[in-house]
Amino acid sequence: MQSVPCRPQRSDFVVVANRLPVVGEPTESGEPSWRRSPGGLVTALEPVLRRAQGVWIGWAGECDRRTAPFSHDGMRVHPVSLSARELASYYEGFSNATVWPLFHDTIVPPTLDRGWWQSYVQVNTRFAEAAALAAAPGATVWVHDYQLLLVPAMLRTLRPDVTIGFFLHIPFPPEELFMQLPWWTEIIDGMLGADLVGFQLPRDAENFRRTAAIRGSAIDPPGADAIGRIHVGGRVAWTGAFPVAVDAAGLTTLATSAAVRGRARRIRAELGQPDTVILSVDRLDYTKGIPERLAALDALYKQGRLIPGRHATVQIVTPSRERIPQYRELRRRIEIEVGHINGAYGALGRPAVHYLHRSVGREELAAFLVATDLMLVTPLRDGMNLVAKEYAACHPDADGALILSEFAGAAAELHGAYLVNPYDTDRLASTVDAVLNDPVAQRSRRMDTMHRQVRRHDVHAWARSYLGVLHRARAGRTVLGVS
Ligand code: GDG
Repeated sequence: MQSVPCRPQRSDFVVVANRLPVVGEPTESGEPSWRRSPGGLVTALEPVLRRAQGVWIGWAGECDRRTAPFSHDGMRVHPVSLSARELASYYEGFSNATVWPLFHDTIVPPTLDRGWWQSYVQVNTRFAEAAALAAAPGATVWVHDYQLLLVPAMLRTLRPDVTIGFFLHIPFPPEELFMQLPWWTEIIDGMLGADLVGFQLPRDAENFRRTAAIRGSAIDPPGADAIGRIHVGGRVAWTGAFPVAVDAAGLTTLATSAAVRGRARRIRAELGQPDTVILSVDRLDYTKGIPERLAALDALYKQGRLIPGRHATVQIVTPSRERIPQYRELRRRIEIEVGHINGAYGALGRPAVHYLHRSVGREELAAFLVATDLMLVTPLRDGMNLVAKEYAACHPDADGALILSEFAGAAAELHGAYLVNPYDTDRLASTVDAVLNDPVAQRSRRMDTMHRQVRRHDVHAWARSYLGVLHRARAGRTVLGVS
């Protein structure tokens, strides 16, 4: 796809996220060749961005490199640069070794490091300045996720005229966890700079409002419109839940294409034509509950309730945050456990767990989802979990079944899933057994419910609903005369 340099024009719609919607691949000339990232956020925002001739601000993925604004396939991007030191302190440090574990129930202890915090403030300032430059008078700026919690207030100081949205993709923790952070007041103030602070679930929004109240703000609890209002320094920040969704129609089309259906059949053949294919797909992360799931599989193979050859279990683990020690240690644990299960219960050419530590292409992933009879999505904590929704989108014929952690945000919507407590490995094992023995008609009814749900509430509906409320918040601000 063509990428052309563009002048840094101001725009009425600006998205700010840690990463750009494109990834650069090295070429012989030294200039990267850009291609669109496959993520759901890009799919959701691309149509809005194009319509508004918007700009996307983010890091290009390479350190110590300044890249001028450019336009890729009609989408304008403004790269923000990061040094190798900042990558270690702002991104791998404060974002991923402090905020990420703290916001996920402290599954691993968060590291508190003042130097990382200072770097986080510095990089957030850079993003806010880039947004202030890119926004036209009265523009809408939509800031995303836990790497940029301070940007809304910083941007409000620089540009009080713009409408600021913020959306958190991960859980927002209860106040007793959040307040462990020495900089919790700065973070709350940062987020409250937005006109609308959006979360995945009502529970996250509620946690946030309680913490804002402790910080001293007056709170109007959600009314009939499910939106809460926080009074902060003469203005009002709105809060609400906007569960993120997938491009369900696009996935259904992909999943029913001849190419993907053919590949799904070949995957089953490569697995030795088992009766049942069981699959999990996760980023390698301690929040995803991979060792706990492997413990349940261990028990199932040990007790002969799963039999290699008849049942094929596939675990795809996408490499992630590989320089962070806890992630390296987790990989080691997973690989020891897979080695143990296969050593104990596998046979020649028939491993109990087929383990792939790599990222696969979008079509290949869809083929795996189509080929699967039973999907296991068992995170210990997850803001939403898109893989669960993608699985439902890939099964328009209502075949297949989903076992889903009650600690994934998706559990609030996917009523057809078999819910489990991922910490309870005995129950997880017995649920796998029970699902495999459930009447087909019942499994099919459940799958049909989930497919309809993800088709109805898709990523476009998500973006429309968030931006609709943001504009109402903006209109409210004007009426109050505080804009
Ligand atoms: C955060 C929150 C929230 C994974 N492996 C491959 C691949 N993937 C794709 C999946 C899915 C995405 O990556 C992962 O999204 P999740 O939602 O499952 O998890 P996080 O990365 O932790 O995302 C989460 C999300 O933000 C959105 O708000 O749901 O709770 O933690 O789309 O399909 N894609 C391809 N190859 C792979 O190997 N092509």
